[in-house]
Amino acid sequence: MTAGAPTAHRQPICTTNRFDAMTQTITLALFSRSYDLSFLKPLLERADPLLDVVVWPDPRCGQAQVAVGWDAPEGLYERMPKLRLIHSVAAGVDNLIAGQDLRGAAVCRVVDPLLAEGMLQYVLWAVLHFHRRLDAALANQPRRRWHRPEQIPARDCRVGLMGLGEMAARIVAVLPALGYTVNGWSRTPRQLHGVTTWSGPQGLPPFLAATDVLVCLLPLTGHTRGILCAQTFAALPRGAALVHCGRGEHLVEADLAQALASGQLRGAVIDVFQHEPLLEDHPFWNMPGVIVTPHMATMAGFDAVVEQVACNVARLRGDQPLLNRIDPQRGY
Ligand code: NDP
Ligand code: OXD
Repeated sequence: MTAGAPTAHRQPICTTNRFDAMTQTITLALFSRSYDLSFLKPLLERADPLLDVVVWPDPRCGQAQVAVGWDAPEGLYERMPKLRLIHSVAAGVDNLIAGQDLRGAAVCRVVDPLLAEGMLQYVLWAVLHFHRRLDAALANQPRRRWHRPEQIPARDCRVGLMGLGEMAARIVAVLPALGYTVNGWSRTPRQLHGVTTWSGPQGLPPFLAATDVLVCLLPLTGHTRGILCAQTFAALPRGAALVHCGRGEHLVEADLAQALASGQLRGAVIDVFQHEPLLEDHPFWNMPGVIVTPHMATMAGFDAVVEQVACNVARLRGDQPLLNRIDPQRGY
């Protein structure tokens, strides 16, 4: 995109001694309540011929040392007494750990430069939609109304990133280079070149007051559930916009509807929902100012998922530190 922000590419991630690591058979259970992940079985077995991959609800899942998936069935891990590693097939882990007894197993997730690149593309599109007033042009089209909305320079469009982790990594490099004023908010203090940052609950009001397009890139935890609520919207400048790429449970849907109806918010691009797929009769589908996308902001490539799971299985065998491990207490 710019000389200072080269496009993403992958480096080999696994440096484990494969000779030591390849001597022990491991049972790996694939699970998901919402997707059929069985297509990963041959890919994982090819990546690691000593993996015995079983697919939930196969009773052999009870032998699993490793569980890999998305959206875990309730009480899943309690049926796996040998479990040592729970691996997400995605960046988020909330739907693997919430309300579950993890039985001391490590929890890891996918971190991939192409995942961050995809998020950059989605957020850039959504920011342009609001900054360049494409929302106004699209609203006028069915009415055949020719009206040239006011245009402002990128520096006058303040993009506020809630969450400054892996998903924000490319955005904080590219948006300032395109001229945008970029602000960020995180749990702990962060210093990022070209980005003004705030942290913690006390940093939220000033961050919001300095935000025209609010982009949610937070993980879902006990502290972030319901964070996109009336109080948050009221702290934004009137006419601000929302781009929501975190998790559906961050958003209090009725508060968004109210903020849009009152004009406090002028629009929202929403990628994640409390119930996915979004029900056909959900009001968001037809709500003025709302764009719905089907949890597609970015997605881990299957090659990256297989490579990272296989690498962590090898590390588990070799008693090496696991990659991209999360802190279950913190929730991300
Ligand atoms: P990371 O763990 O790398 O980063 C999380 C960021 O959120 C960190 O900056 C962290 O602060 C901040 N944070 C966490 N809790 C709080 C809090 N209470 N207050 C303020 N800031 C907080 O996660 P990723 O960037 O990899 O992913 C974030 C989320 O994005 C995922 O959990 C998932 O929900 C969502 N996602 C959505 C996708 C989609 O397609 N819609 C695709 C991929 C991810 P600190 O830096 O201090 O730790
Ligand atoms: C993820 C997601 O967490 O797709 O990777 O939401």
